[in-house]
Amino acid sequence: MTFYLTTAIAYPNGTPHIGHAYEYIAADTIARFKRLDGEDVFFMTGTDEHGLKMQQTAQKLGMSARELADVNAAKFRDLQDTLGSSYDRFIRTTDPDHTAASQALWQRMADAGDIYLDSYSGWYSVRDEAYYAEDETEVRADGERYATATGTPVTWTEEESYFFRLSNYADRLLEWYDTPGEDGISPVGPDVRRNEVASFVRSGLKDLSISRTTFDWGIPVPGDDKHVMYVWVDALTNYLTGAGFPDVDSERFRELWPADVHIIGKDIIRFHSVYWPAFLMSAGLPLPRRVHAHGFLFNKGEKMSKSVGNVVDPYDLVASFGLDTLRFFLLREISYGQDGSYSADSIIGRKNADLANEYGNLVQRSATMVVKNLDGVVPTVSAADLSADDRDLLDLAEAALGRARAAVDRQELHRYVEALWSVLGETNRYFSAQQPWKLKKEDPKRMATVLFTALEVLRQISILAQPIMPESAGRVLDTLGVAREQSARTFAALDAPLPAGTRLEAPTPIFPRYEAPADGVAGTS
Ligand code: ME8
Repeated sequence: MTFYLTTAIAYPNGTPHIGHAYEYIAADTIARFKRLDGEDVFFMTGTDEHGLKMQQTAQKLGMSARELADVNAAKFRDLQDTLGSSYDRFIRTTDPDHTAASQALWQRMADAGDIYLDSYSGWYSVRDEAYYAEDETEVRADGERYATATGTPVTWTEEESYFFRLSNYADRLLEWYDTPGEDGISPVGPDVRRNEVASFVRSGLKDLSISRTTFDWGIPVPGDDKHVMYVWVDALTNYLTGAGFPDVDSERFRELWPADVHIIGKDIIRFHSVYWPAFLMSAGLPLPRRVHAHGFLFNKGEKMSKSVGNVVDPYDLVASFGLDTLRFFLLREISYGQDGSYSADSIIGRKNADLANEYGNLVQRSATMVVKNLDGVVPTVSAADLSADDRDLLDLAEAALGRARAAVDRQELHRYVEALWSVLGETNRYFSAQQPWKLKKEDPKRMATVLFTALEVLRQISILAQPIMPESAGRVLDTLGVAREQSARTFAALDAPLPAGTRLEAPTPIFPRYEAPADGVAGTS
């Protein structure tokens, strides 16, 4: 079976921001982890191009919605490329196969008797592309009405609309939330989000308006061209389009569907774990194995200003700190699933402490000692040479894969990073305690064993760190003399120690400390 992983598809009504970058980096890390762990992965991301918000923004800019989508979809794609995202398909909801999939899903829901024509009257937020019940809105001091949860303006909408019988699905949804998969993992995570949607469902579901007649930038409703689909019906269907729907008998569809995990942000959990599974149930299709909502990212620093380099533009963050530092920081600093904040200072802190000191320094010291004292040749060490301390450390490194897997399977990406860095912490303590620089004269054989042990742990941790920092971890593996062939760098290679006799070159530093630019320290002013 293929591991099918998706991100949310972004609205290309503007340019991408750091919140999008955060989602892409996390999803890419999971995709890379699964590939190195031997799975066939299909990783899909893209843009959500229909709807009133797109149409209105385009009008304001004096362009067509299609032109706006073209311009901005290219920017989202470019951001993914800049972040090193290893996506397999960048889907656009204006792609022709997506129109076919959306209409086919609609038809299945209609055939199931779940769609009827009526008239809608209620509050709509264009910014959220969402309908709100009266009690989910409030009138503020300016006399205008807003959605309470998101603070976006809502407008009274009355029109003929098709409805989906969402109210029929409450019991089945509640049962689904309470049914973990074979691996014991709940279909909706983290728990706080599952509880949130379960209580929303328990409070009573109303049927959902799923078509619009007041604009035409959308996918036509089959058999009634006056209506276009509500943008969320078409948006959610992208996950099926990527799997080859409506060709449900194809090998591709059977391989890919149901999706293994939908990675999304917490603001769209209701769409993904109430509407989406209900549509799929109605259409007689299997439900995704897991919907995981990450938190929101905030900039803690006071004023943001390009001149001091303390900026939210993901491109600027990459330029200031380096791609792998940004990837590492976001995954390490924030408990995946909770909100998090970042500032130039906190990024610099992590870069210096966790990357330069904890990781880079250790690589540098061990490899340099091998080059200087062992002619650059990885020594031959047998099991009998290993002390209890060596074995304990090697055992710890060996256990890291299991810990990392368990964490990644629950999207606890911070725990995955923590599993690796706790081993690096131990390795640093080991290195200081063994004092190989002293052993050089006293006991050269023991020095060789200590260096071998350190290199071996670094090799394993670096193989496991590739999904987090593809480029830098790869360079560490080069430094350690690990063959460039992919087979030497997958998780299957963890068990095969560095071959004795491997030659190391004098290392060049991979994780330099952050040096403030001459014209000021980023974000510390
Ligand atoms: O919601 N921090 O698109 P979108 C973290 N088109 N994540 C954030 C964020 C922040 N500050 N701001 C946004 C949409 N996100 C729909 C999705 S899916 C079928 C349709 C996340 O461009 C957000 O939670 O507003 C979502 O997962 C993604 O970025 C795209 O948001």
